[in-house]
Amino acid sequence: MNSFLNAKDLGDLKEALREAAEIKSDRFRYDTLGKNKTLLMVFFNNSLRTRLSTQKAAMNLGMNVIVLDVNAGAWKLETERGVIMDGDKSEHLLEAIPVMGSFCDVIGIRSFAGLTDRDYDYAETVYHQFVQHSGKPVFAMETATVHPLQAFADLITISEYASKRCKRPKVVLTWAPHPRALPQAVPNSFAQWMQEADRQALPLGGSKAGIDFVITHPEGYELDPDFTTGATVEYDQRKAFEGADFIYAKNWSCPGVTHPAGYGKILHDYHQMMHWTVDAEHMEWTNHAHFMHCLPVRRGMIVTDDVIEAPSSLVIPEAANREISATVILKRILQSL
Ligand code: SN0
Repeated sequence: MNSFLNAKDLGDLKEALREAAEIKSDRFRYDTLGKNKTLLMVFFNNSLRTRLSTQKAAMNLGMNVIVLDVNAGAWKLETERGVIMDGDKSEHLLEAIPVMGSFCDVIGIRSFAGLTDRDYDYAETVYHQFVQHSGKPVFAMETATVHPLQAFADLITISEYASKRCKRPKVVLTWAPHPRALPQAVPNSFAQWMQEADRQALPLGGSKAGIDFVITHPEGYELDPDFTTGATVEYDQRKAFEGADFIYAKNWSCPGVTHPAGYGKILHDYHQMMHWTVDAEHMEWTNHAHFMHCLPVRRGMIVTDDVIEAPSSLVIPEAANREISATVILKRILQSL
């Protein structure tokens, strides 16, 4: 594996979950695989879980790790071609990338969507520049349109908690309000991974295989069909929640699918959307659902204190599984070097 963006990059998800369980039972099982190999983690944006879990995963595999926060001490980087660099940007990404590649064996990239130019973001321009010019395997640590390490950790978490239930799990991705315009990467990947798990008829619950996957959001927030094809969209949040086993909350800005001019924007004043916040009443509509969120989460906006603190909330085990998903991905990359 020399690139990791999408669910399909992992192939058979049942095998991926088996590897995850193996790593979880002994996370140092492959602790010599990464000897004398260096992971470079490049952050263009903030991170807490990705930074800690990916570094820990590399350490589990015996790798050396270099972390570069581009905005904290590196030269300011130009990313566009054809510009006269007479502003505050001192170095071009097209020189910086091969230089970075010369000091490492594997590169992880965090580079959020700019949320102004949809074509630039959805082409994964920055990620593909790293693939093309670094000469090294590259994986996404949340890029413009995807967050596969998160979605894999979410799938691992659902597989662990669904196994205690005896039916095909109903998983609901719900939009929730937020004061800032956020990327679509997390919901895109979550939808893609849930759909792929269903397509592969992954045995997660009892007798039947796969997932009943439903997305609910206000009109205008339709996700890119490349990530959601086949998913049920239910605009009535209450109907969507009925019978749910897992509620996955996330805010995202307008994906620009049904409202092209709104790409990257908040479509309604959030004060008007607070009825979408997941509170105890919302959770009563479900089948005693588990609450999930990728974190960081804003309490009182996305979810109320009582719901996130309830025993049915999975946000902490879900975050802990980020170490497992990252270990599996790095292990696969190292095995293909
Ligand atoms: C990011 C996002 O993609 O929504 C990262 C999630 C893993 N979240 C934020 O940027 C939250 C920022 C905020 O101010 O709450």
